[in-house]
Amino acid sequence: MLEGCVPWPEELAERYRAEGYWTGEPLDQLLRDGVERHPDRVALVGADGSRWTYAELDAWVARVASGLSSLVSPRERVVVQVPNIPEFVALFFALLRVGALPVLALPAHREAEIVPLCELSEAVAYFITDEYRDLAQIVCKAVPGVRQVVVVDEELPTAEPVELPEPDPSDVALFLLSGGTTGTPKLIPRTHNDYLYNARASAKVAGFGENTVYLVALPAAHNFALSSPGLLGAFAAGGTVVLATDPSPDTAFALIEREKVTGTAVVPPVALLWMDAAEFADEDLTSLELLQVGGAKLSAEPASRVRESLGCALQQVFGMAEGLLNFTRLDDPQELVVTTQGRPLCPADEVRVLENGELLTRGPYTLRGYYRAEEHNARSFTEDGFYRSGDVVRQLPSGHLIVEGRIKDQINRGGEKIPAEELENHLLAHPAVHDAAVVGMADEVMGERTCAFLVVRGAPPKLREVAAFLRERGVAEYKLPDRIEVLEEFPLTKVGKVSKTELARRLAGGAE
Ligand code: J2J
Repeated sequence: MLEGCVPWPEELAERYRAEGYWTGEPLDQLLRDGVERHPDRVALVGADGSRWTYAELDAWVARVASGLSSLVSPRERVVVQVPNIPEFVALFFALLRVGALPVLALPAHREAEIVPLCELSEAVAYFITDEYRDLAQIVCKAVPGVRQVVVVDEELPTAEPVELPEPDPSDVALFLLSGGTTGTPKLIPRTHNDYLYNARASAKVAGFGENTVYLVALPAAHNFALSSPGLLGAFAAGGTVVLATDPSPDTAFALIEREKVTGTAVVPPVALLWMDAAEFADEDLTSLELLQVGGAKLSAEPASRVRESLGCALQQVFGMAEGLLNFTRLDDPQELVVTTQGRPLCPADEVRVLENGELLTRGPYTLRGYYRAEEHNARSFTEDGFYRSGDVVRQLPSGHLIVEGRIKDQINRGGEKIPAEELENHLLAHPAVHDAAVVGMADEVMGERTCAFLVVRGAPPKLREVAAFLRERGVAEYKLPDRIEVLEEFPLTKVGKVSKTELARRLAGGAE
């Protein structure tokens, strides 16, 4: 495995191979299978209606791979920040064929996220679209190792297809970003073996087949939309992938009608928005069979309204880019679908629930360590290789999990993850901020919003001014606090640390 990654121990690897979870194929195989089985079926549809059959997509990927092979080498890392456009798909598969390792950034990320990401991964190239040109200039200046910027909607390089060496299926295929809890980004290595299993098995659990038309409504770079089953799972099943530029009801409903979309995945606030909008929408949504909801907890009340509002089945998905995926099953009783976040995807997923409710897990598609993060890994994994998710759950005898909270220092703002420490560090850089503690506050639509408690020097800054300061530092928009509370001093725990429990309690108590 790539230096800086933690491999599975041999006896477990042996078991995962013997039990058929790891097939020893490259991740790209799921596209090749489609080309072999049904070259003329439509594989990919852009928001503008442009479309590619499996054969056409494969030919495009082959030309791009060939074009890229003179720019990047096997095992070199490249940061990819490309929204939901067809080039994302062509680039992703082309990088797999070249053996260069995509680090999948989110479209919302800015300088404060991308620069550390390029540094940590020692990225040699940064793939963007036109809108990120200014950001790319900043990134290249800050990280000289980034020797190449490729604007994919303008100049995705292509060349006559050439033979490329096959990657080792037990090695890293791509890096996902962790939601994070600390001040620095964490990279999740995903191998060909584990991610291929992830996509194929998820496709089965979601009932995907050749007639599936999957709408990519969330960013394609996110694990949920990429591989749970996401676009990779839809390809694996021989279906059609339709790209939406955003998840708004206007955009999504029009595409659902036009392409007769059968399934998609959204976060809870988007599900709420869709259910409200569906009441008045003119579009025909009757093709929709399955709505997956995950990324944050969907409450039972809206969960129970999905079928009636949108005319489709609900599948709750409790996943993590680190690995473990839980799904409610299509044949689960409605009670479980509405009130639980599903059960593990794989029979070999091992789930341990500690006394305080913390969920630990290991399995054939759950990481054994973050990339180049030895110290952090010592805290995030048990001796025997279980990943400490930081989520607090209850497990039913059926295996289904109910997410009840978390012990990790992270805010989950409608599915978007904000590492508290990272935001606190940015706030501490403000001249008027003496101390900062970031806490989630309950919100009906978003699940949580972000409150920054501050101890200040001099005149307390206004929310708008703090937001402007953070934007200036290049912090992604979704990480900006929704509210600021100035305190004389922070409440402390018995051991003298800032008591976030007490701060959260004060918020719940309605302190203004
Ligand atoms: C409560 N909390 C949830 C849920 C994730 C599929 C779906 C989601 C993600 C994802 C993903 C939750 N109820 N249904 O990668 O492939 C919180 C937990 C979890 C964290 C992981 C996928 N679904 N969560 O959200 O890496 O706290 O992955 O540990 O972004 O989101 O975040 P992330």
